[in-house]
Amino acid sequence: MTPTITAFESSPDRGKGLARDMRVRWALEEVGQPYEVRLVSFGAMKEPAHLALHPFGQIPTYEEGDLALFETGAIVFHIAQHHAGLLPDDANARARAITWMFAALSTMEPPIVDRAIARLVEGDKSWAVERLPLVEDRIRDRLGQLSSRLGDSEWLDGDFSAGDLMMVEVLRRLAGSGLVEEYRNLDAYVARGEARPAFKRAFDAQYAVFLAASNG
Ligand code: GTB
Repeated sequence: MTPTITAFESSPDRGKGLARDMRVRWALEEVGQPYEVRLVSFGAMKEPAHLALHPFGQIPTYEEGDLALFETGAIVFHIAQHHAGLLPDDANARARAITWMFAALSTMEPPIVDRAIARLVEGDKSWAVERLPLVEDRIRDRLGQLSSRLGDSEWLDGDFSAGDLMMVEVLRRLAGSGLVEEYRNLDAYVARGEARPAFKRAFDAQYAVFLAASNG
């Protein structure tokens, strides 16, 4: 059964692959599972048909037969559980890889999202100039800790896993901030993720949506 995911009809990132459909596309490419994409407008995301799939009116969603999922953590985990290639067979190694998925989403991503909110939503507030450095220092704390743990390793725990996929995706949200570049090994880690053929296929697929929209 070919799954269908949803993605922005017109992503605000203009083809940079920073929206969260990218992590689902990447996971599907890693395991070699073809997929279809239904593009949705910001308006359509808040309509009953989409809200039935995603209670918060967001992308991405994932439909496969009579299964409908939302939340990228759950979607990538589902893909990783049902296909070889994203989680180790050994039970303990698998549990550790899943732990890294949660760490990416629950520990690393919140301050990174805070930064986006501080810049894009709160940027015109009188206190925004004072708040942004505080938010960025909280990100640095987490990046420093992650950098120490990664050390000179290629991936977070043995072979590339769904934990790395999610962590690289979360760190990519900092593109253009200069923050990841402060940690040489994390910068190289993100570059390693982005060099994977499956990442490139996923990136090109979402970029094609931007190009098609730009060419009218
Ligand atoms: N916790 C959910 C998950 O992991 O699936 C979060 C889903 C989510 O935030 N979806 C966003 C969305 O649908 C798109 S990814 N937003 C529309 C809305 O809430 O109305 C967030 C995102 C958007 C844009 C950029 N960008 O332009 O760089 C990057 C990331």
